[in-house]
Amino acid sequence: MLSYLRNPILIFSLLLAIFLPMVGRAAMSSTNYQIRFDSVGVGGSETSSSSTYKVRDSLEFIQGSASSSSYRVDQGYRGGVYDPVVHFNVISQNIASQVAATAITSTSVTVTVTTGYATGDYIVVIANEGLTQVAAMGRITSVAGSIINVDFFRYSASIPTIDGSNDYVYELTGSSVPLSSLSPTTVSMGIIGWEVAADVPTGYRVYVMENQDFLLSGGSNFINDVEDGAVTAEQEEYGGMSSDTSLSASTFDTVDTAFTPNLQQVASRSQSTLKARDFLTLKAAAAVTTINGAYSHTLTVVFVGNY
Ligand SMILES: [Ca+2]
Ligand SMILES: [Ca+2]
Repeated sequence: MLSYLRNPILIFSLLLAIFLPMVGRAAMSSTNYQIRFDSVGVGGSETSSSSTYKVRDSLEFIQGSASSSSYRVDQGYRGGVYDPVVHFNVISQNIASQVAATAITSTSVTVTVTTGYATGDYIVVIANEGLTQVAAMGRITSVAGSIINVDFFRYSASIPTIDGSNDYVYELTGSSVPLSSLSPTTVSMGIIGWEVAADVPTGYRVYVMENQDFLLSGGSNFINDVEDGAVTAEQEEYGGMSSDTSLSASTFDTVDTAFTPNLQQVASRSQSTLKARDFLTLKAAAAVTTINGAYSHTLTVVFVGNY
């Protein structure tokens, strides 16, 4: 008898690691630069304070500083006080937001419908959706007609080739990924993405762990972890692969790798970075002997600065 999984659902928790209390107010930035202060006249652009925050104002052009054991005042143009900052945002593929993609450039993707897509949203472009799909993650800077513009795309080996056939765009907004309608004839795919701004000179690492060793249903039925480096149809396997192709501490960069209850590296950088992105592509397949049910587990994604 042919058995199949109707609605396996993967649930992951989103953990962001560190917010230092004094956040640098970047006036202008991109992936490779940041100008912290761009007010050069008398007075600063930040003029407010309350019980929970403070800002630094430039009051006059008298340069210099004064201090005691309990305070320090920098006069004149602000002295460029170093405010380390870390921001970590984890988001997942929103299946319901699917729209067809018809063309792509290095900073835009053309779609059939833009309803629901807005500036600031994270998206993933998927070419030839399925086992051999190629994905890219971006953040929307504007929507013009049928064109969604992004700041840049993060992808693994190459940007997706979009020809309008089986090519899609999704919002990255959720905290769970439904790997629905598993059957022995297909491999179900899902994307978990994240963005890191880490003002840490020696960089950071991102890890993932699961709350239990398997996708479980009913407490005893489970989907096997992938063990041969490739999730394929008709074999009961589950695992993932990262867009980061240069991992030193795991195989998530080169082959489909099983999740475990231990922390495993899925991304890293070796320098300060803004807007660094990566994503995990989840893959699940069933065998004809797999017991029908709703399977789930929780993945936790962890940022660690190289402090
Ligand atoms: Ca295609
Ligand atoms: Ca496992």
